Amino acid sequence: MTFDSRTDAGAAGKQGYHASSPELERWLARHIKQGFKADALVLSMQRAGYDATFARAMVADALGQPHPAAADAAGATKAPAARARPKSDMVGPDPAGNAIRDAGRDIPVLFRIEAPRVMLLQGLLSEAECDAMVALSRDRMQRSSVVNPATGDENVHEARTSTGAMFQVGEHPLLEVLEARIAAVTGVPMEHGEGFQVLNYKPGAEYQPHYDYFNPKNPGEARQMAVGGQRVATLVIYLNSTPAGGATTFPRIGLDVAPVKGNAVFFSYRLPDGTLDDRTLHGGMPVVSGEKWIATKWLRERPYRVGS
Ligand code: PD2
Ligand code: ZN
Repeated sequence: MTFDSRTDAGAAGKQGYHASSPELERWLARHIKQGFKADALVLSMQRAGYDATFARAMVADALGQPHPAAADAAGATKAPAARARPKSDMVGPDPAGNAIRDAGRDIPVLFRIEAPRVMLLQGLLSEAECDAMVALSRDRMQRSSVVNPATGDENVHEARTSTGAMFQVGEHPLLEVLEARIAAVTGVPMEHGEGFQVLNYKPGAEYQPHYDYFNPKNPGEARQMAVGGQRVATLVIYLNSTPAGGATTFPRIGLDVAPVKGNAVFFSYRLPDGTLDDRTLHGGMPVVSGEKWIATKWLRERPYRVGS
């Protein structure tokens, strides 16, 4: 574990994505409307794997400003929509110190582990936002399922005994606000996120250790990658504080994260060489007393659109 600050926001450098897309343009327009400034937008794009010069040119275009001279020198003009190259660096928050600055406030980073990449963010959501997420979910909870590796179908399984509610991206104004916050904090564009899944665990309920990424060798899991490609990172947000049990456990590294209302554990699993980090094996331990509410956000390597 390390507590050093990482300053590799520009790591993708000239090796990052150079491709514009309607999703990227919409992402820029929305964030400009929300008041994000050019530097923050460029930084966010770099963290998501875009080439720095290309990002500056795109942001300048979106703001209606002249291109920075460097952009023209590098020939980084808007390219026609094309498939983005796989990102070569790890995704995720990149705190300059012990906190991530978002919309004028600091989100403390309670711990960070570099390998596998895991970090705990304090108070990502306010108490009121947590309560509102639970209230939005209550009347649509259904028994959770797992992906059948052979068929890709969603099956009820004893390994996952929670109930859950699934939401579309931007389905509700609150979800849109939270999705924009997650994009700003993680540096992963909102379009790369799957819809929120809100889960509820009663005493005894659990999610046994598993990987969130798909194994492309299993036909059913390969099917899940047809839209948006591979999952690259997960954010688990705790919507209440569970009195006993219910920790998110990472058994390969001996880490248990206790559910504390508003906190969020982030972990990413694609390594710089493109392989997937099996040290991110994780599970939801059985709740011992009270209950546990979480919201899970899975992030994909490419924009994720259901039905496209
Ligand atoms: O409930 C959890 O803490 C948990 C643990 C592992 C949730 C998930 N995975 C998940 O939703 O993927
Ligand atoms: Zn999981």
